[in-house]
Amino acid sequence: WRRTHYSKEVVAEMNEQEVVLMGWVHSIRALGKLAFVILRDREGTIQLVVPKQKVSEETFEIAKKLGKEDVVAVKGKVVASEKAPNGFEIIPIEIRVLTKSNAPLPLDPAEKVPADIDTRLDHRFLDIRRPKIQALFKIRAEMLKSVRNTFNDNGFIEVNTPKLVASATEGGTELFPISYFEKEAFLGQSPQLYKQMMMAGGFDRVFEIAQIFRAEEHNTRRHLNEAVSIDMEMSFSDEYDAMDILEKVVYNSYKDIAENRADEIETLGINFEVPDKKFTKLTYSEAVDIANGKGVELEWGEDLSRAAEKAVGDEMGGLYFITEWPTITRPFYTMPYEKDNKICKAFDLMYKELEITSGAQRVHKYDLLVENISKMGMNPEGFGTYLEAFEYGMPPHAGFGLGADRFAMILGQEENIRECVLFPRDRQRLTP
Ligand code: ATP
Ligand code: AMO
Repeated sequence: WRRTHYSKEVVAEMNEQEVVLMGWVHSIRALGKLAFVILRDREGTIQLVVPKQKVSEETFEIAKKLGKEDVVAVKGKVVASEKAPNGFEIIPIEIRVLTKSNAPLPLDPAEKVPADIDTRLDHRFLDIRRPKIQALFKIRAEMLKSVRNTFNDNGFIEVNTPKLVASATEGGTELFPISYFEKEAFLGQSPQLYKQMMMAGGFDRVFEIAQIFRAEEHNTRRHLNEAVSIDMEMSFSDEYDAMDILEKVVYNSYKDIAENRADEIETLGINFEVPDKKFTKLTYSEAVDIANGKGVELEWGEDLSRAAEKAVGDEMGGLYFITEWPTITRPFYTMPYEKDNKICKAFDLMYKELEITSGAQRVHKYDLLVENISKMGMNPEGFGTYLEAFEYGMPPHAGFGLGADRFAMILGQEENIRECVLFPRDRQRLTP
């Protein structure tokens, strides 16, 4: 047998037509001479009606004995019926049980009230059978597809850079050390240095969608130890060019999801609004004023605290940039302003109180870069092959890193980043 239709492709107009459906037994109700079976596949659920006098004895016996989450193939006839929920029902001609499921289930995908998140993540494959979870991951996949399309349409080359690395990029504290034969190595916390080296390589515009690893010690609803970062870098460009591309990437994702994933939005029961094409730009100084105005203590030059992010997020709502950051709050590769080197050409994209992207124009001058690395207490000798790329013709360039998991969280309107990751990694969780 081959599947002829997914559940949602069957309609009343197919009256009398024969179909082959495949999926899981979502629920079963057996009355004396009649059984109702809800079959679930990737696209939804469909009802089989099994009346004893209209099907073979064998089919009726098989139907009666079905258990939750058994995997079945059903050949059946579509019968238009005014009584049925969607105007039709399926009367099976033959039911084949492909695999029996054990009972009781550690987690029932048909359960209206879901288990707590730890139980769900422990049995994630069962959790993912729930239509709501399927919808979230289809929306995430649509976002990734849209992001790739936007980059490709704007002349970006997709690259893959190593995740086994010799040094830190985002400050020395958040690395996972690993043993690499006789040497010490680390899991990559950002493709930062590689994407910049690609600018020296003349690729002009690159992007990468890949895992980043951070030994974040705190356990929050927006940090994971393994995350997916959407990174890009572009030459002969400044931070405003990078923000323009980011607006396109984000806006197109919303638009594509609204157009192609309406069913999933409905399954989630969310109010999904496509934002304006341009996002408000706020300077860091303005953000500090907003926070101070709301009673949050914060000195100019400090990184925004959680309280400050909340205060600014409340005021701004939705998507907005924060620009012109104090140079000391950003990594060594960030370009300071020529007119005032206490501020730099960095930006964050925020959604309410959540940072979803960091980016900047980069330092492309060798001497300034070496000076910055030393100033931040690191040894330039540790950056040998990266620094060499600045000695033989590095163009001015800019880029950003957009957190894919955080972006998925916002798109699906979820509060916990773990909801949007298949198998999340946090301090407590390394399996499944
Ligand atoms: P980045 O990607 O640049 O690290 P982020 O959004 O991950 O940004 P952090 O920089 O880690 O956020 O944190 C932002 C602010 O929130 C910082 O001031 C940090 O000290 C604070 N913060 C982070 N985690 C916690 C926590 N668990 N409890 C309280 N404050 C926290
Ligand atoms: P940054 O460290 O801000 O910048 O990371 C970029 C974006 O990645 C996401 N992110 C995370 N998501 C979940 N869990 C984490 N532990 C985590 N850490 C980061 C966030 C964040 O905004 N090299 C720069 C980018 C650049 O300038 O191009 C960088 O890594 O959404």
